[in-house]
Amino acid sequence: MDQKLKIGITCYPSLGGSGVVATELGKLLAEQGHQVHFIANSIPFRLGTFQKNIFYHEVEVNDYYVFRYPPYDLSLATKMAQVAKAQQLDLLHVHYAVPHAVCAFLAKQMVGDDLKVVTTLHGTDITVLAQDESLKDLIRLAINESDAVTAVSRDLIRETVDLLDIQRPIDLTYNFIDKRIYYPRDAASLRRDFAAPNEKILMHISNFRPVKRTQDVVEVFRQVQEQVPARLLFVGEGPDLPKIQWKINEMGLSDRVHFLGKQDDIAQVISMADVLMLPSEKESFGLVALEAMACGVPTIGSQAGGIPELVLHGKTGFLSPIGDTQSMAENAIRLLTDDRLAAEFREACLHRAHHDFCNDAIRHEYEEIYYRVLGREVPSLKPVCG
Ligand code: GMT
Repeated sequence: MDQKLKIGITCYPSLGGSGVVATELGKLLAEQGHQVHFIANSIPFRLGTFQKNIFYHEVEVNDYYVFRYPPYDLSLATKMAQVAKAQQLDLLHVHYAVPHAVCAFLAKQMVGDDLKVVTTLHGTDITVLAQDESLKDLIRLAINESDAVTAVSRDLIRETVDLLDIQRPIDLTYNFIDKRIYYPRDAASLRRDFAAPNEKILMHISNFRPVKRTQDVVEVFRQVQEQVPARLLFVGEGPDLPKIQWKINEMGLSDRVHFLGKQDDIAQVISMADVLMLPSEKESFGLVALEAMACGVPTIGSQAGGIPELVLHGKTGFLSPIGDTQSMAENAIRLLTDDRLAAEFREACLHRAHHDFCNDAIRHEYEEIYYRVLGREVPSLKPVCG
């Protein structure tokens, strides 16, 4: 019997870390010989060029005249069922409970029980949406009806169980980095474009939503640059951007802060930084801190959510209570003014990212879950990282 699987993947094709993880996982699975079918409303932005075993099925929304809001979710569920039948998919792996796990549940009703559903919870689908009473029952249904559920940190599992009173097991499957892409790049010449040789670079990368607490990034930087010659680089775009720009102008810091906008080659950009700033209010994992770690860059951040499971306080970064900008600034100054400490942290970052969060091992963890729900033996041994 053919051991390779036919897997449908649905994710938000253009939204942050969950889309990145889903797409990179699909590419890794395709490299292993599995057939991967992305089902989404546009091509996932990390998909890149043609790769064997990867297929893309676009969801088209029917804009019938009685619809005030064209029903994307129903079109997605229908497309999932159509692709599952036509391609004889073994399973759907959906990233995000709302609406993807709900759509997968509907698709399964149309296709039959042989189609298995694996749901991965990433963050605000639980920490924000599951607090909404009008969505709670729907999210609980989608979680309980999935054949397997994974979450990207212990903290997210705890929060899911507590908020939704979930009794079923949830597998912990951390996010990962592709070691072929995330390693310290030579950024010397790029660095010269932004900072003088004696200046340190602090960096923040996000979608600038309120949960990222970008105002804390600015406040920490204000305190740091009073003690250490430094620059602050913002990478990304999002709703809080105008507020940050206003605050920076008001503080008279505009000549020391640079906005790089959205960037594709994050490994190259992060390699310029001395520290990454992640002072989030909520963060189930913090993929960007892992990407930084894999490039040898420590994180100064908050103790929110799953961040402490990833960033080891005093080893691969420093963590403070949410909103404690003074402690964050002190930690950043400590790291930026002690070259020996910075070198130790850099080594610890590289070791941790490449040993504990490598693509091969985590991809295998997902495969184990797939074979388990299908009631089949896992055909390969778990690879060792490093
Ligand atoms: O849920 C969100 O806020 C967006 C989501 C995303 O698509 O980037 O981020 C979540 O998933 C990422 C990938 O697993 C995690 O690294 C982020 O920590 C998580 N965001 C939050 O928990 C705020």
